[in-house]
Amino acid sequence: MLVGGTVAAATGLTSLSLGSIEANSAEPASATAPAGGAVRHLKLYAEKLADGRMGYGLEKGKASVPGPLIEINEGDTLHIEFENTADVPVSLHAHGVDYDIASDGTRMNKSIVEPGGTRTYTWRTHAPGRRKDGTWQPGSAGYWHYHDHVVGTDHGTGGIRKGLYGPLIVRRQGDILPDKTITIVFNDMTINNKPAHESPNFEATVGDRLEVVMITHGEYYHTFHIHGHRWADNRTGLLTGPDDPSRVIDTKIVGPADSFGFQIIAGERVGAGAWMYHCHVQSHSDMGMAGLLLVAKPDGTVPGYEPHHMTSHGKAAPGKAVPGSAPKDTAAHDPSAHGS
Ligand SMILES: [Cu+2]
Repeated sequence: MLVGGTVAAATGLTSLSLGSIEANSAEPASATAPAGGAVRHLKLYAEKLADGRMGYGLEKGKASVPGPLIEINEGDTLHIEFENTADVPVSLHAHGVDYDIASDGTRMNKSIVEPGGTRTYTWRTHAPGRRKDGTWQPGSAGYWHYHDHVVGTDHGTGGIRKGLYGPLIVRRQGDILPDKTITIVFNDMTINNKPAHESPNFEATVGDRLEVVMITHGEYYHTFHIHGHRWADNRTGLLTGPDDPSRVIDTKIVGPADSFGFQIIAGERVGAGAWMYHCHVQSHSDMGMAGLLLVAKPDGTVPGYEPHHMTSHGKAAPGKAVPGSAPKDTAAHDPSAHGS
């Protein structure tokens, strides 16, 4: 919804080098991330929500849990004008990007925001390169996240527990862009702070390039699992070629403040259906850490799925879905486009 950004135009290049096993050349090439270097601006609010949660939002009254997806390209600088509409101090602390100590978002560095106050946090990013000593400096690209660092305790324990967190994607030039991005956060024993057995469901259509940002917060370790789909355990979740040694997985052990992401082709080789995703620690899934990836056929139907589906304990939960794809040409996306 915001922000002076560049449009991620299709480059016409195929982004995967598959050599002699080149994929069906009749398929259109995927759009890829452009070069970075833009200076972007974003307005972000922290708010209390009616049910005791707290959230970040791009507009007043529109805060969500998780907060909005912030998406930038390596080389970009992002200025975030942050306004705290809550009645307690709140801050914004990011993982993965470069910032001066004044943008740390901690009480220690006096970079928190009192009730009613505003503050501009600045995040910078960079492409990989060599240091003068010849060693390799990694770039900023990755599936990162941001969160409060002051509500409840000076570690933001209360803020994170209440929902003050969100996804941050830094893309590298040439990274394949998804059709749609969803965010799944294991926070204590919840998914996206939803009550037990009311975990969010997500929608896609067979063939969609679906990107998942998976973040963990809270007190526990979990095993993230999704049915029927696999990904590569590397930066993008995509293999770079037939010799990419990355392990291909469908479960990943995650702990507090971990984040990773990957892309899947919805329903590839398995078809439409209500594909479960869940924590694979058995007691955790039994306690409600399970939701659905609803992969529809092109006609919009999901075979075998009834909206009031049965969850793990046989308790009916309403089917909740996510509207259409997030736009690709802004630094931040309306949260309704990637989680509910
Ligand atoms: Cu778990």
